[in-house]
Amino acid sequence: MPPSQKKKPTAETSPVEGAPAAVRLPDGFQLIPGALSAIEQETLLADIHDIMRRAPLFQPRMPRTGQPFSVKMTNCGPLGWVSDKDHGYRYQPTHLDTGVPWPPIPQKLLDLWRTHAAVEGIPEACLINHYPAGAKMGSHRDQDEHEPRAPVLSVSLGDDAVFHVGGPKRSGPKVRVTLRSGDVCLLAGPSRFAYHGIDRILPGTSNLIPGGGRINLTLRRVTPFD
Ligand SMILES: O=C(O)CCC(=O)C(=O)O
Repeated sequence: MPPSQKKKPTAETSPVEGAPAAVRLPDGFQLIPGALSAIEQETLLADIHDIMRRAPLFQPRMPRTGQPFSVKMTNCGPLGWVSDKDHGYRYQPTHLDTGVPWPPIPQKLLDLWRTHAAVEGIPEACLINHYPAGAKMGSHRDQDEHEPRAPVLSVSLGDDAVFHVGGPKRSGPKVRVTLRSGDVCLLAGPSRFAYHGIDRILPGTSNLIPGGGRINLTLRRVTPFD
């Protein structure tokens, strides 16, 4: 290609054509590819479908504007994260629409937390995000929790997703990684409050979820340990 059309190398491109790009992830961010086997993913998905029957997906909305998110959500655990026009982002012990307490967190997720979270306390909330093809999640920081020592532990199921993670400023540099079904990642230590989000879902990359799409599970500690 003529020099004028040459792409500048970025975190996603390499100066050597065809070579994988070097990616420097933020300090404390961990990606554990293939943390769950195919069987473990199927078993966990069955647990999540059971939770969705008891606590149906709801439509979260932006505070003040009431703009709907492109993902739908539900929760399990003593607390669940919700957002609506009038009361904004918050944790509460009951479903936004039905008023029923959230179902318990499946044992497999508690085991993942014990193995990877490297903290004494247990998670209190598991947010379940459902992404159909075309859904995304804008860059944001998880800051509604009151225990900065606890990581956010995330599990991906279904179609691949392009995830970005940066630093403490929305405008700062970001790196992009593909999260695949069975991957676990952690926003921990210095990356706990890093900006992050989902740029896009790559449809047809997994046959785990009937009809396609992606489910993401994030385990969080909401109240202080002590
Ligand atoms: O879907 C993901 O991998 C990220 C989810 C996320 O950023 C969140 O729930 O705050």
